[in-house]
Amino acid sequence: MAKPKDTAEETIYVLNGPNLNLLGTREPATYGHATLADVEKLCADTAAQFGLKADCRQSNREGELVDFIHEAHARKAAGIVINAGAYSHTSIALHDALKAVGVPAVEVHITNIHARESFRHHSFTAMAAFAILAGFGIDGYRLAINGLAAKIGAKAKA
Ligand code: CA2
Repeated sequence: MAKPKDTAEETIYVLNGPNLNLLGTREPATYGHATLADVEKLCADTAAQFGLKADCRQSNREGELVDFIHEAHARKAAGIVINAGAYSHTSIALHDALKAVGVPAVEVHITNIHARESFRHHSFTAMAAFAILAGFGIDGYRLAINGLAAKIGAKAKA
């Protein structure tokens, strides 16, 4: 039987939260020179190595990020890579959404949040992820997709 068209079983949702649309335009000493478009291309290229697609979304609104998590579940996405930005440290709603849907999730932070201000040391979203990466710069997204692929049994294509 044909699969319904709106499923995304071979897709990883890559979710970026507030202010990450500013990547590459401000604070390069902290966040580097790469733009969000560079991050999204890195994710697409990395996912393709495993025969997967990256569906990349960014929002400055907490509720919209919750909606993306629900959508990933509804479309049977293979996994989620999430950098919820500052909402990582505040959002029980995002924690609850990730827990509720149970889609395997990896949390990424460009910076090492544990080497920064104490208010960044706790992450609600990390509690709902199976792994976290922090401090690798944007390469963390590539590493996260590799780890997610291993977790879901996606093999690298020759
Ligand atoms: O290190 C990360 O990836 C963060 O999630 C980035 C968030 C921050 O609130 C978290 O504590 C750690 C901030 C994203 C803001 O991104 C900007 C990018 C360029 C210029 C200004 C902000």
